Amino acid sequence: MKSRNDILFVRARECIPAGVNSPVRAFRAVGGTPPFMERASGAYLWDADGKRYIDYLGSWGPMVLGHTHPDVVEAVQAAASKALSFGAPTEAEIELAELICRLVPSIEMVRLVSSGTEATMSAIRLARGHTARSLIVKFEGCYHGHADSLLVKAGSGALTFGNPSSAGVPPETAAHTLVLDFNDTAQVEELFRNKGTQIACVIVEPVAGNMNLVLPKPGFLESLRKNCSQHGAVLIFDEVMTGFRVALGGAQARYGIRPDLTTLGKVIGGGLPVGAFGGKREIMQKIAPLGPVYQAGTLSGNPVAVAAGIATLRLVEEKNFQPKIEATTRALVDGLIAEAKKGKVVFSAQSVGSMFGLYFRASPPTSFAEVMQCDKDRFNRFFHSMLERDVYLAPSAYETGFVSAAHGATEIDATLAAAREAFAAL
Ligand code: KE4
Repeated sequence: MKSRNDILFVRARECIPAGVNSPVRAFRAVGGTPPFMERASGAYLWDADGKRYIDYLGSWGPMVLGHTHPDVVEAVQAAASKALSFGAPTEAEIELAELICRLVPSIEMVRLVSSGTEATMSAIRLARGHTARSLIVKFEGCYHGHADSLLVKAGSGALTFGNPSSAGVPPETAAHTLVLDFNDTAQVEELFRNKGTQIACVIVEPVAGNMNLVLPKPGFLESLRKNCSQHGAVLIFDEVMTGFRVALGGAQARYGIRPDLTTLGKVIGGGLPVGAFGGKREIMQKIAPLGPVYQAGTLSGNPVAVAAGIATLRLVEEKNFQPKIEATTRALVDGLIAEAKKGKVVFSAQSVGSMFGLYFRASPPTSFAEVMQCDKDRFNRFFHSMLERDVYLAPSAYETGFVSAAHGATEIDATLAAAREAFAAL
């Protein structure tokens, strides 16, 4: 008997490439049929077959409060009953901008967009316009959305120009992107010695969350800050994922580094499409119509999306649940490490804020190369064992997991019981 998930997946693939609207959802990294979700509440998801899961994806980060928080749903319903879109300025956009500027002190001025990709694409263009330079620097394994200049992988040597990591990106475009190794401070120092005055910006996930979870080594972020300041390059912290997850003020608050620009997304929309880029007033004033760097968006600052964002950030600020959510995430990680040890499985895990990484490797990786040493096949078997036991992890060995304020001891205990069996089944 075919499940509804199977039936829907066949139907979806007739009219949507691979049946999904974002590649990672197709389960190609882990295999099998992705559950088609129908509803969510708190820490839980229900699929088209009525199966309930404990959710550690949280829509890839936005659902820090848990799903369908009543205050957020109410704010969305109230906004939608007044208008779905204006294409004109609204007071709500000022409120969200003021909230962001208050919670992320390095942001003096901010522009709202509709996705993380738009935020990083706009920030890169702004940095190039501000410096009148073309070269940008990113790090292997860091993902900043799908703008052409960011779909680039390391060239032959880490200090040579990048190569496209997607069809459709012209080599000439990739040539302006340099790709270094995350956490390799020596490479950063050498690059700036050689090309510092040509570099428009460095964009980095201050805590890498798109090659599984990799924490910055002491000195790495400091080296980026020092070199960008010395050579007039713009330091962009891509906090689309880490914002309001790693700490209330983002990774920049946790590690005490003040970037020139910050990109945000996910949590600031509470699940609806909102992104943002902001930072030093001097730089942000180069954005159209104030300055020469063009950027625009029909649905930027959409009133319904902004209402979800305001409600979410207000709760994030007022409830101060960061300590609790960090403790819950820590309990999950410590419990998984203990269960793997009991099962004599080579496994490690770590967390920062409400983000966590699981690795079938003896110790948490500190670089892209070390991430590649993780046992992907074991992760895939573990993933499906957990899914069968009603625990929904990120469907890839190279993604980060997320805990919400709605997760508690009940969910952690159930997850660890499932993990005990899943480790044994490996
Ligand atoms: P979006 O365009 O997907 O809203 O944001 C792009 C982006 C930018 N910067 C960082 C640090 C990000 O993590 C992302 C998107 N994250 C992925 C999760 N690995 C989104 C999931 C997906 O692509 O479906």
